[in-house]
Amino acid sequence: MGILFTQMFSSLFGSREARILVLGLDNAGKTTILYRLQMGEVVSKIPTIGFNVETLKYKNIKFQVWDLGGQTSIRPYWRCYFPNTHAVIYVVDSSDTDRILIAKEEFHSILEDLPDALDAAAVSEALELPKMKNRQWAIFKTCAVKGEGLYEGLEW
Ligand SMILES: Nc1nc2c(ncn2[C@@H]2O[C@H](COP(=O)(O)OP(=O)(O)O)[C@@H](O)[C@H]2O)c(=O)[nH]1
Ligand SMILES: [Mg+2]
Repeated sequence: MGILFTQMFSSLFGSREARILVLGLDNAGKTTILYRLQMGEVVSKIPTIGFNVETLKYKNIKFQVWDLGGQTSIRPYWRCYFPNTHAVIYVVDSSDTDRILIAKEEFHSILEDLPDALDAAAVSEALELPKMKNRQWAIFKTCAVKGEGLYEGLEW
């Protein structure tokens, strides 16, 4: 399983940086799965804006593990995480029959939140930036809520 998993992700993403979100209710088994597959070290475990994000790195793949459920107030922030995510792994505990309905609801709200966002290259194409030969330009992917990419842009 470990080898299959590795080969699958290598062929999917090649040498590109990839991000995978591992989601599910608390106690679904997410952390156990990643440890079992010897994904590598937990890079960080930080309570970001009210929910725990566990980050693991395996080669060029960054796995972010979130516990879902309960925290509806922070849901609007999730959107910021989705655009640069290449895949979602949703873990369900089949023996947690009491919460199978909650698992279903969480799963469907995640799907609703997944945007059809363009990446930076596609946005620059859409704005025809590469055609501009008489000006210097750069494009940075940012998330204002998280502060991602803002300083990189300003520094440029
Ligand atoms: N029986 C069984 N227990 C599991 C399995 N996966 C995880 N567990 C147990 O379920 C509990 C929660 O697992 P954990 O990985 O911490 O869940 P997380 O909150 O989704 O990260 C732990 O006590 C695990 O040992 C599984 O496939 N079978
Ligand atoms: Mg966990």
